[in-house]
Amino acid sequence: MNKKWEVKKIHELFKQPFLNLMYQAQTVHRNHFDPHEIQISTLLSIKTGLCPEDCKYCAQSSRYKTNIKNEKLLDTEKVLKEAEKAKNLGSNRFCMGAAWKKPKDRDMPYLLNIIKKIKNMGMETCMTLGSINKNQAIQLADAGLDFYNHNLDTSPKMYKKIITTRKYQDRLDTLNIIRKSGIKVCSGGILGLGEKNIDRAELLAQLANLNPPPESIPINMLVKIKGTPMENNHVINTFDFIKTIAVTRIVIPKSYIRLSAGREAMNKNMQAMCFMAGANSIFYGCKLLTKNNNTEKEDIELFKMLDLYPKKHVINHDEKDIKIFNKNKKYYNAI
Ligand code: SAM
Ligand code: DTB
Ligand code: SF4
Repeated sequence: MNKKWEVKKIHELFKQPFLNLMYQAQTVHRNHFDPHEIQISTLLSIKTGLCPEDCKYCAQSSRYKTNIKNEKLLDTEKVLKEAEKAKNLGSNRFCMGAAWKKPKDRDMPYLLNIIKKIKNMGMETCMTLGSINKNQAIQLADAGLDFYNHNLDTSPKMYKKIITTRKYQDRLDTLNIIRKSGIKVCSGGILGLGEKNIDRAELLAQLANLNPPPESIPINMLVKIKGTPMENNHVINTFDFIKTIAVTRIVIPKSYIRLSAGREAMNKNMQAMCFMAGANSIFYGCKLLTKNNNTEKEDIELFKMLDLYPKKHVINHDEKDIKIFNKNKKYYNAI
């Protein structure tokens, strides 16, 4: 059983002087990770828009008139081509998202085939498809799915104000199904929804007290989408964002923390401080699901400036296929 974190204790961490918190977070980080290593994942939307859920931040909800192109399930060939491209650019995990409340059983053969093919390329796989049942989770696990992304987004109290078409407990139930199937859990949140530090502390308590906590924790900064109820939200203060990363590192010391959506709005200094605070993963590639992300060129420049290097490719099936990019000049030159 991992240590149980009380909300009060987590909230107190937020009240520490900024530099003390950074020092503590970086110390914890160095106990568990090489501080120069960054895990990089590439995202692809395999089914875009017309989602029946009403998440107030999302470009893909059918409830809001946003400026996106709705798309049916992408052809398998197109998905594989994008995965190959991501691999050649140095990404080691391919994350596929679908704007569904939940997948239909008839979609399973398509999803399972894609997982097997991408695994065969030597990449890790991640999917985010909404709620899944036990049977679907077992099928995804058997096909070799490494991670499933399913965010809690915010505190239980705040959740009701952001999403009305499902309950917090539904999310926790799905996380439990994923965990039991043997797939690794990717679950985090969004900052900038109008939440306070107490909400952030409550979200982090939920994540930290899962047993075990998620292996991967995406921290998104709200990307304001025109047409959604959150289009005019206040931008979260830079240091509040960095502090939240630091607190996440302290309460969940051994998991990867991903600096996720919203990096386009962050300058290099802010991103560097997020890495100092313990973030050690990013979405890499110029598109998130519907919105732009920093370009690969910008990220490689950032990595060079900060002496960071991408986590090595996963070991998959055949030893000959292992490509180690660590500290390898060829890696940078190939981009
Ligand atoms: N439909 C699935 C679901 O909700 O689980 C998967 C896709 S959904 C887009 C995945 C996550 O992306 C959300 O839980 C939210 O944390 C994040 N996200 C969506 N829109 C965002 C935005 N505009 N800004 C920041 N993060 C966002
Ligand atoms: C996560 O936590 N963030 C990603 C991923 N999981 C699926 C999604 C970010 C979406 C950003 C807005 C967009 O591209 O529409
Ligand atoms: Fe649908 Fe996911 Fe967007 Fe919510 S966040 S509207 S569930 S795609």
